[in-house]
Amino acid sequence: MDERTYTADVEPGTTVTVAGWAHEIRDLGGIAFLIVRDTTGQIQVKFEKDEMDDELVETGTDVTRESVVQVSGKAEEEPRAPTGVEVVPEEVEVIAEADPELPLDPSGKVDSDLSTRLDNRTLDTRKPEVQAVFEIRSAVLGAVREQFRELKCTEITTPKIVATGTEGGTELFPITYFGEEAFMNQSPQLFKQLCAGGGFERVFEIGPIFRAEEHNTPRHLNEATSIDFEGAFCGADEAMDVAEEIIIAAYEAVDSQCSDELEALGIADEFTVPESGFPRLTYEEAIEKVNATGELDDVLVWGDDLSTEAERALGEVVGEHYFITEWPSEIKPFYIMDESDDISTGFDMMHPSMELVSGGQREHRYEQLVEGFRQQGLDPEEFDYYTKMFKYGMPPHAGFGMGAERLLMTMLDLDNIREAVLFPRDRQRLSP
Ligand code: AMO
Repeated sequence: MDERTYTADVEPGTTVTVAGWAHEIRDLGGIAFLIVRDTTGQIQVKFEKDEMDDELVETGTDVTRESVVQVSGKAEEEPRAPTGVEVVPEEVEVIAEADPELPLDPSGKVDSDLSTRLDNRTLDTRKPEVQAVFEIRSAVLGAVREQFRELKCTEITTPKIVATGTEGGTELFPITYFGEEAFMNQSPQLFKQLCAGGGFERVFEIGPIFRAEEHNTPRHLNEATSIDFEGAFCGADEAMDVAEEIIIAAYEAVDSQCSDELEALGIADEFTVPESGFPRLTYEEAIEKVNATGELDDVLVWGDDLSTEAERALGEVVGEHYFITEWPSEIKPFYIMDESDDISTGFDMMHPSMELVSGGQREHRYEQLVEGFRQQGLDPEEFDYYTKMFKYGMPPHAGFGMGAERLLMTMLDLDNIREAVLFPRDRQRLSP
């Protein structure tokens, strides 16, 4: 295997060994072709039956689709071959034979529903357009990390087994921790704040969040990836600037590094990098705009959260990424600082089709923080590990959480968020 050449690197006039999957076998009688596919592309292997050893021809043409094969031979120029090069084999080895009954067709000629695809993800990700999503995901996460570092942030990883929840509205997953009740973390919220105040000042984390969402929807997962930022001596405006920079860096990376993948997804022509200066609407302006569309059955009033329909109606009016600021305090969590009696510093960043980010300035004053817990019906005692640190010099700070899968879903116009996760977890799916 050490001597293996990727199919994309095969040069005419050389002797090569290629290895990959038997993508297709075309038997035309006197001549047959085996198409070998690897991570870089495909190559045609030609069998001229009369001129070749029978056993060699048999091995190469009787192989079942998706078997793993290794072929050694001479590479020759052949304008009629799909890549302009073909291999004339001297040796063919079937390394791992595939069952002739495949649960789905990786060549994409026969469509499968999402559930079959997810049940057989290893076959599914052999399709170029599926693999493209995850190559893009990798580029996005790389660019996000790079941009955070550029912004002088330290990458942190915080516990996923925790004692308390932080995000009201969605249920926790309880687990047993040495005989005690614990939970899977819904958000690194409290930990990233503790780190911002712990001398690092600016931190980020890319990690899993766990939410026992009540319903299966095309935009919710029970295990998602959150891109989190927290900055000391930051206010909500600066946190919004950072969120915007992160989104733009992600799009720019995909634009410059992933042209083949965008092509495979059929969206290369319409892919555009969002322009900076995302509009910032106040909550009040947002609900006025939604009501003005007349598309909702019920008029929105102050204090209402935006439903999926409301987000869509507003997204259509705005037509680009935008922020909603100055949310009512009553619908934002306890850790968000208030700007006035009933208005918070909380913000959301929206893609025209859905919410991508939530954030805000945090309450860093001990007394007000503890009071905030009480107002939301939470017992401050349970959060003592968090609140007590606010007695020892906690600077003002702000941050946000961004859903990585939603970022991909909106960027690539995917119909279902599960398309952006290799092995999604939802109410029906715990394996693979
Ligand atoms: P929030 O709960 O709004 O805020 O989550 C932030 C972002 O994470 C994504 N997200 C999800 N994606 C898929 N499936 C889910 N079940 C799911 N839940 C959330 C969304 C959402 O906008 N602690 C705050 C953030 C902060 O203030 O820093 C929080 O978690 O894209």
